[in-house]
Amino acid sequence: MIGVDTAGIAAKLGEAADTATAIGQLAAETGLDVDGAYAVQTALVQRRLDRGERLVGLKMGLTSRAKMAQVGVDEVIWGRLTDVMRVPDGGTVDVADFIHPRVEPEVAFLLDRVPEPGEPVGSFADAVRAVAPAIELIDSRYANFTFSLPDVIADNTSAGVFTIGPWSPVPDGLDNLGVLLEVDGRIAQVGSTAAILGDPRRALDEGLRLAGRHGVRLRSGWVFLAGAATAAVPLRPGAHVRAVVEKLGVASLRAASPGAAS
Ligand code: OOG
Ligand code: MG
Repeated sequence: MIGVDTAGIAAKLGEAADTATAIGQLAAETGLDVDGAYAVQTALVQRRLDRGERLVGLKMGLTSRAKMAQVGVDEVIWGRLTDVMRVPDGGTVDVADFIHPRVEPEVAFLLDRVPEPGEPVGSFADAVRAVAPAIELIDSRYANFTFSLPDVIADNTSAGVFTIGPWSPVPDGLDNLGVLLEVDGRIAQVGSTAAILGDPRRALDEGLRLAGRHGVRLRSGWVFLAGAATAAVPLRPGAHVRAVVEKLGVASLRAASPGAAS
């Protein structure tokens, strides 16, 4: 990857997010490959850390067929979450802060004891303290929400904000729980946690493996989003969104109404 302007690409993506302005895809014209794209993501997230944000977790992307089909990319990806991206459960966002926000239902893990590099992955119950229903608001910085694999990786996997519902102890089975995404009381998407790599616990193995390749370690106390079980839906002003996961409960998020003070 000689000659790729990692910092320059990260700056473009960062500006696009800060000003909620779509940009064209960058990977093809700059020759960005997957490793180069993760380097751009690191630089992009570093811009946030430089202004005082803190890393609080990791998110997986495209761990379900529904998501892969929606965006036309069929590789599992991962991105970073910071404290500023977290919106309280039941909180409000302003769609004007985003380009073309979409919401999707997620399952979140609260990490407890994650293996050291080289240490065998222990049991899921050792690594995860609690689980929760969650909502992720994604917002691709690329025009028309259209991107290649390296493009979406560089763009921190479209991460926008996230909301975590109440934490519960890890239930016996996580592999076949019903998932609903409701908008204004109507069902917008229906799925099952089985759609997430067959079992969302596998998303953690993938996250450890894939992030580990780039020298990124998961930390105790971090949040881990396993990836959406269903396609994402556009978030409209005034919408009230609920993600309902069987046995785990509900996470909710509102979009401010047009003209309302937020
Ligand atoms: C990429 C991010 C995917 C998920 O849960 O699958 C993701 C995108 O869809 O823009 O967050
Ligand atoms: Mg997601």
